[in-house]
Amino acid sequence: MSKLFRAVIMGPPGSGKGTISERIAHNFGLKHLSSGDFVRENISSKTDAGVLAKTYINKGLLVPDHVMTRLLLPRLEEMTKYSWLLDGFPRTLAQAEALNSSCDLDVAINLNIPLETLKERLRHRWIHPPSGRVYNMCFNPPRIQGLDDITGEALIQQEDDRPEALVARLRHYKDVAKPVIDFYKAKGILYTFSDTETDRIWPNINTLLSTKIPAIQSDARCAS
Ligand code: G5P
Repeated sequence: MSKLFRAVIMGPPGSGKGTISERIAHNFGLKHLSSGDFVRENISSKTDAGVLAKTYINKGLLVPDHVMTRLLLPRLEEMTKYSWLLDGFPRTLAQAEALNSSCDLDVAINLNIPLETLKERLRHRWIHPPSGRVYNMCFNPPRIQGLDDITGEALIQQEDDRPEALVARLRHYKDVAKPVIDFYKAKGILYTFSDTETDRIWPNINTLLSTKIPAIQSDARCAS
């Protein structure tokens, strides 16, 4: 069996983690695990963790570490047979340390996108909550304004993309991300990509991963 590949992708809100993760999952056959999706699933099914998480998200704050690790780490334990890409976790040093004690990572991708670009992107972001499909009214608009391409259901703007919550999220991100970036730099697995456009970053990530994920064999690929 080929070696399993484990990666995380970090970046501020709107940096393109979700968009790039989908491309990576598609091209390299990794499972894409999004911490934001886990949180939103728990909010919509009204679990205890979800009810608690909603109070933080609505204020543009991070969900507390103990809630996130309780949500995420058991999901990773179910993934021992798969290569995966974890999107949005870890956000804090405590989360990075918790992840480090449960598995070894091969690569940490860090997206470094200018603040003005982030604000502009999120202002135009709409999502289809049941599927998690993300649209941007400029970058990748739906075929019909306001409606999901696949189901035709209504798109919504997330609470935490509204301007008041957004500024708090971006400010807070910078403070908590620095120790995580330093943590992965010290391990020698940090790869930072800086640009204003996902389409310019993507070829560089694709090249990096092509060297890191040799031939993923069918037994290590996820069933997509
Ligand atoms: P999430 O869901 O992890 P965020 O805020 O980190 O949320 P977000 O906002 O989903 O991440 P992203 O995944 O980095 O952003 O970016 P994306 O969705 O791919 O792209 C953003 C928009 O820009 C989209 O509309 C996309 O189409 C567009 N876009 C992409 N590239 C380009 C481009 O090149 N040009 C243009 N014009 N547009 C582009 O987490 C949600 C909340 O859950 C909690 C937190 O409260 C968080 O805020 N949470 C955690 N809390 C604690 N610890 C954790 N580990 C947590 N994980 C989640």
